[in-house]
Amino acid sequence: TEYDLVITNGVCVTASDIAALDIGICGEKIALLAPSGSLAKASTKRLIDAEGGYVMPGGVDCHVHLQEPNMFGKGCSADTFETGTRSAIAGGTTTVVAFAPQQRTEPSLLAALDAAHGLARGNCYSDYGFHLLVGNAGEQALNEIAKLPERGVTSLKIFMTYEALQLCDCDILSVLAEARTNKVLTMIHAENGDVLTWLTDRLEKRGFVAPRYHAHSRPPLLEDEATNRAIALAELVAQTPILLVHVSDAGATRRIREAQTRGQPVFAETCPQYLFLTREEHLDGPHGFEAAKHVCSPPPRDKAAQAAIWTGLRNGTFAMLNSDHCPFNYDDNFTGKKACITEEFPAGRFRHIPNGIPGVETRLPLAFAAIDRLDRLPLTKLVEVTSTNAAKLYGLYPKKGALMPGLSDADLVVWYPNEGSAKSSATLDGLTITNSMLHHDVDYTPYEGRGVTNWPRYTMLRGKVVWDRDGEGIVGDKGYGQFIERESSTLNDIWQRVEEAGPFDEEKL
Ligand code: DUC
Ligand code: ZN
Ligand code: ZN
Ligand code: ZN
Repeated sequence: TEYDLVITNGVCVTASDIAALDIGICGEKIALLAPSGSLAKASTKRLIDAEGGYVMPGGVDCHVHLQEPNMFGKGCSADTFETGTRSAIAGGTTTVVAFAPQQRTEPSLLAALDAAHGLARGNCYSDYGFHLLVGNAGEQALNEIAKLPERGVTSLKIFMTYEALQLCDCDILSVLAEARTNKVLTMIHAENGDVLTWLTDRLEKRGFVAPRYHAHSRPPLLEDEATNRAIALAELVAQTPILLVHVSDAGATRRIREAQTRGQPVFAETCPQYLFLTREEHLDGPHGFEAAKHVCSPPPRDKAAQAAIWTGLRNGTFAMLNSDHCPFNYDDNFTGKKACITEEFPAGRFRHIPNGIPGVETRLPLAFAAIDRLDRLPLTKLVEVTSTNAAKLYGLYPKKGALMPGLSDADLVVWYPNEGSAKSSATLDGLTITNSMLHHDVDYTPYEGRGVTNWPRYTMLRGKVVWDRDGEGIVGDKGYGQFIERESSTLNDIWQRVEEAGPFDEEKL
């Protein structure tokens, strides 16, 4: 065989195995896994020596916001499909699933999907898919849910908060019923929007408007209550599978764990901000504006919550660690965080700060820095939560998230051996995260100054090296990234169980 690319002398890591193996790649696919060193002299167009480092399936980040106009009724998020996917590959992520946002004023889901395709096509460095973000659950939208799977879209997201997006419980039920019938996974942003508006009004009346009060306006109980309600509504609609996104707190985690223990198909994701940031790390005083750099929803919680999130990631409560990359520039008076500063409110007004932070590029390096630590993540778990489970849950497996010869795309991340080790709490020289080393189009990172132990040496997408850290950096091409049509979820056979249970029937309640 003549290979296009061979990776020799690496230690392959998947969600289930760790083994020293060489990889032979033909075209866009993994062709062969072979004993270590056995392909070192094979006939190949290119040979990469992994130098004993880890070789993993490329990261799959199924929660990124790119080029969404009018987010939450506010500005446009900072990264385009071009800059966001460029940032993804530089951090070892080869597939992203972004959102196709339907505005409340727009009755059609398919029109929203077409618009997102128009923005992404020809502009991506990584492969990509879409979730439909349902802002208007009217009759047309409900009818169009049936058309999503044939368009390669098998998931949608709904909101229990944000005036511009919040659905009432009856709309949520209608979406769940339609999604269930069509094997579409429903992602839910669970925070009680009415309570948060009420708290925001009260905080404002007392003059507590600076960015740090964002956290006071959405305490954990709002997330706990909405998570519980989402689980109850899904249970009512004949156990419709749901996914709780960006879970931040211990209470919500407990609700999810309990539902899973009962056997209800409830899945959950957490994000780097809940593992690596805390509410206690105030960036400035009570009236400063720096805290706007941590304004995302839900907000980072306290140390106890952070510990509960780590536990949930280790014990499987969270299937995935996705970034929720949703960046807004900091120093931007028009669409960024500072757009809320006025003469009347010189320290800004948290209710008008767009909610979201960047993180698609730092997700894998931050997680990798946790693997050596016994209380954190085993190596196989790292791959499971940053790649494989997302691929299974969102219908990309085993094309993505795996190293199966003949089946899996040759999407890989190669990490050279750590010189520094988290065990000695040392960090590699030059591996302190700074915004200047990142490839997004955002003027800050919430992880500025944080040490990590390693960074992807190479990222490969469908057989092509697209990131070469010690070489020219980004070597992939804009437009090489393809839209990936997704199948229905295969994680835990969820749709098979739904089929066996039969259709939702009110009479059986
Ligand atoms: N929800 C998200 O999914 N991302 C950013 C902010 C939000 O509320
Ligand atoms: Zn209603
Ligand atoms: Zn959300
Ligand atoms: Zn998000």
